Amino acid sequence: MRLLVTGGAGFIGANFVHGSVRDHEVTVLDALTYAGSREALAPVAGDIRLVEGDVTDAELVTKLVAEADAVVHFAAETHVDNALADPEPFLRSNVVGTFTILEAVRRHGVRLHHVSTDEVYGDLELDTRRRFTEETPYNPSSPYSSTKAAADMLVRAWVRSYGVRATISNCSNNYGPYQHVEKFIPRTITNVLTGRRPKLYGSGANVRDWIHVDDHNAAVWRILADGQAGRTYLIGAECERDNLTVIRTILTLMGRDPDDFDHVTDRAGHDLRYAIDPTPLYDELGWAPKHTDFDEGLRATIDWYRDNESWWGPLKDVVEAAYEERGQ
Ligand code: NAD
Ligand code: TDX
Repeated sequence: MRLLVTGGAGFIGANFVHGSVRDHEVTVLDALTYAGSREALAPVAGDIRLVEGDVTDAELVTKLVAEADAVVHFAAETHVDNALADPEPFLRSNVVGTFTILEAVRRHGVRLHHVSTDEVYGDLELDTRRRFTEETPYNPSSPYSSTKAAADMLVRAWVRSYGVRATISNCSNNYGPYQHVEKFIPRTITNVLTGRRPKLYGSGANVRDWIHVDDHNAAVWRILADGQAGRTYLIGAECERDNLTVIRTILTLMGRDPDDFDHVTDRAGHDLRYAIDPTPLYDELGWAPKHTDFDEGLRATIDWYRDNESWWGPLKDVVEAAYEERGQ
């Protein structure tokens, strides 16, 4: 297949591209924002075409879509804390960007997979076992998740109104190599590696449902291959952990005192708990996560950050300076 991968120089997109070049002809469209890097694609640089450009550039997007058999749309502004500080780029990249992709795939009849998040469903109470399903009503809480929800709604409307062949996936929190050091797990690991104390927002009772990035991307491939146009698939690996447990586990795995972290100002509107019911993905598409031992996945991720300081090192001081300004 000739694949157009938007946001392919970011965390999940780069891992997706690494796993796709053997069997497919891949073009990456990426604006190389602060979150995207050529270096994340260095292992496959000779096998892909990397186009530096914006998903809101209709002329460029239309040209690239016309040359593709399928589009996998990862490109987005993704960090909740950045959205709280300045939402405008989220509206542009996430909403206008998705609209631009939809118009191009409509014009050229190209298959689209739109990558989204479980945050569109809002949050769940801490003291229930309820999980998000395809039927859960959208109820986003943050400027980030509301723009992702808006993008999902556009995709659904383009499917219904114009017959666009699109699928949507809403995945839980990813971890693994090449994740930007602004995010919780890489931030915690690289804080320890650079002699800083990790930071826990609020009490740390908030729960996230963790999935290894390779398991997410394997699910995306199952959906691309056999997913039903117009359908939404929820992706999750049934690995709920509260933030306090995650920070203590990382510290322990890195040979530190598990209490060697700081409590900092909580995130405004902080979602309490996310949890995905992935049953339809097991039953209908035969997908199952491979990285089921979270501590083992964290250990491998710690090793990766230890071995790849040349990739994340140049980003670290800038990110921590921004956090310090916000008291986090
Ligand atoms: P990321 O921030 O690491 O990467 C985003 C990439 O998109 C970067 O390479 C950036 O340069 C590019 N980009 C941003 N705006 C662009 C624009 N206007 N035009 C072209 N490129 C642009 O993000 P990620 O964590 O890899 O997330 C990828 C996708 O997966 C996003 O749509 C996100 O909402 C979704 N998602 C992420 C998670 C997670 O835990 N990280 C979970 C569920 C869903
Ligand atoms: O230093 C920190 N300390 C801390 O306690 C950071 C950076 C975060 N946190 C908390 C906030 C969250 O409860 O850890 C949790 C995870 O935070 P993030 O890594 O910022 O992820 P989250 O806000 O849950 O969103 C992520 O998963 C869903 C991605 O960034 C989104 O793009 C994706 O849609």
